Amino acid sequence: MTELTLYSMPSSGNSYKVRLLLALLGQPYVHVDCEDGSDALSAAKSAGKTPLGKVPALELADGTILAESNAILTYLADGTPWLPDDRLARAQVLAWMFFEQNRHEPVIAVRASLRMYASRAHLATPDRLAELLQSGHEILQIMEDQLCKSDWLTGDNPTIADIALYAYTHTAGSRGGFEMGRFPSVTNWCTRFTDMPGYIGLEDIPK
Ligand SMILES: N[C@@H](CCC(=O)N[C@@H](CS)C(=O)NCC(=O)O)C(=O)O
Repeated sequence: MTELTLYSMPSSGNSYKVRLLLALLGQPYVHVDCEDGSDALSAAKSAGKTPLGKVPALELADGTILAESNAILTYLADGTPWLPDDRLARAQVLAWMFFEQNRHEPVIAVRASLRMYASRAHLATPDRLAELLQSGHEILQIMEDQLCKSDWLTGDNPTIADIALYAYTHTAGSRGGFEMGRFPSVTNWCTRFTDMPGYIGLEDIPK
């Protein structure tokens, strides 16, 4: 019996984080496709499947629903090598995950969305795009500085901090228009993901 149901948006990096970890863990689940503006997304909201009003949301076997991508990653990774048990190491993973939500996603993902979605084109003024470009390069430099020192964000092994930040970073050039040539260690880190057994891309949506 499948115990997990994921309400996720195919085009969203926040949803992709969860799909990627489930794939890397080899964990079966039911996928409910909630693309932006779709009837399925409205139905999931009406049925109470999105307690904080957003996807991803993960429904457990007993009907409990977890919201927030990074909280879901933490739940799924517990007891696996993706989340260390050691108190300090775990806090270091969380530090990068808070950085992702507070500083990275609001710049890297937002610039991509302004360039991609017609409904947001009116917000994509030259000033706003320039401001996000500069802030995004500063954010990516923080990652570059760390990834010059270690293969993964918190050391020698990948954790859910890497998954959380990979989701929007790997499309930062193609979708966001950031100059990824300035960040060779970030680019090499992205390549290391694609070599992992079980890796799936953003567009590999479960049937
Ligand atoms: N902080 C949340 C953000 C979730 C979020 O913004 N989800 C968007 C897609 S990326 C969404 O549900 N959009 C549809 C809507 O707002 O109706 C997380 O990490 O899960």
